[in-house]
Amino acid sequence: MKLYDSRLAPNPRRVRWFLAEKGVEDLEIVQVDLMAGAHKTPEYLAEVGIANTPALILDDGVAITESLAVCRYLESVYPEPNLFGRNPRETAIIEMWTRRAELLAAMPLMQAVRHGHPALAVLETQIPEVAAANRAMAERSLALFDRRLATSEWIAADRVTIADGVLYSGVEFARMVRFEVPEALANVRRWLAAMRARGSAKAGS
Ligand SMILES: N[C@@H](CCC(=O)N[C@@H](CS)C(=O)NCC(=O)O)C(=O)O
Repeated sequence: MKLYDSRLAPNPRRVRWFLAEKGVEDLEIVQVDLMAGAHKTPEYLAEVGIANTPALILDDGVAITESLAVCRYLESVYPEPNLFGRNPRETAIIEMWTRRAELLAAMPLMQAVRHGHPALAVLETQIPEVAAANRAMAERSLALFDRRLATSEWIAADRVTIADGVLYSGVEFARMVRFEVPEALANVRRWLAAMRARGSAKAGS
């Protein structure tokens, strides 16, 4: 197996975070320079099928893209610690929060950076209003997570799961545009401090 990774990008970061939580250190990791367009070369496209990272290339050459699909596959290869759920009920609840984390918070935060940080102009025709609207949406959505985290240490279960990793990677990426969790969201701030204290936080940069 081989993982195509891009050091500063948020979706590959999810996978690096996941691997760090699992304590996996023996996976071959190949850096792809998005800013230099390395993901748009004919060779990369022929192997991966889409101009994105991350991508996990299996030993038979099959490419798995989409960070969450990559993590799901890796969960089956490295089952412990469990990050996707141990039974149908838990798995569904983790999936629910993972989708909320991705669609309501991480994705808008990524768009806020993509459209708001000058360095990303090489990848995106930037529209300041898109950055502002996505930033505002993410801030609103974090209130949902704050309510959840008022009664739960972690987002989806009584332990860290993939849902935490998805929200965490998104919030950390948004530091590029100086995004901070509003002070009023004390539970998210407490959770974020706990996430930053974990060994897996080092997988970010
Ligand atoms: N939904 C995909 C998104 C993948 C994605 O957008 N990756 C970004 C890096 S975070 C990328 O490769 N961007 C290249 C580009 O925009 O040209 C996933 O979760 O893996």
